[in-house]
Amino acid sequence: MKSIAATLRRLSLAVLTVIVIFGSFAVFTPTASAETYTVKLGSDKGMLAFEPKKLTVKAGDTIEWVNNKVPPHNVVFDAKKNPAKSADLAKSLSHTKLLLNPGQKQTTTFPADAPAGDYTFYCQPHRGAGMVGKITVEG
Ligand SMILES: [Cu+2]
Repeated sequence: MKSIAATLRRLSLAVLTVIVIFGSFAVFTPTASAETYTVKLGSDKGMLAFEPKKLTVKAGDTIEWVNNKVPPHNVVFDAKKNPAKSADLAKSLSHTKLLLNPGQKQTTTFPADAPAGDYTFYCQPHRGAGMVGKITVEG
C-alpha cells in the first residue's frame, strides 16, 4: 500500500511538471505580434523623398519615421486618399510638427480596425518636390 501511495505522489509530481513546462510555453511563445517598420524622411543620398516610399503593413503595425537628410520634414496623411476617406483617420496618423534635426523620430500605429487599402501621405514642405509615399494596409 505504501508503495502505491509513493508511486501516485511521484506520478502527480510528473504531471505537475509537465503542466508547468507547457504553461511556460504558452506564456513565452509570441502570438502574431505587430511589426515596426522604419521610414526615413529624406533619402540617404539627400533626395527629397521617403525611404522606402511604398510599404505594405497590417493593421496594428507601427511606422517609425526617422528624420534623415535635408530637413525639415513632416508626415501628413491625405484626408481623401485613405480607404475610409476619413479626415479624422488621416489626422490621427499624421505628424504635422516639422522635424528639424536629423535623428528625430515619430511613430504612427495603424489601429487594429484600420480599413485595408492604400494610405497616401506626404511631407508638407516638399510635397511639390514629390516627397509623397504610400502605405498599403493588408486585409
Ligand atoms: Cu520633406
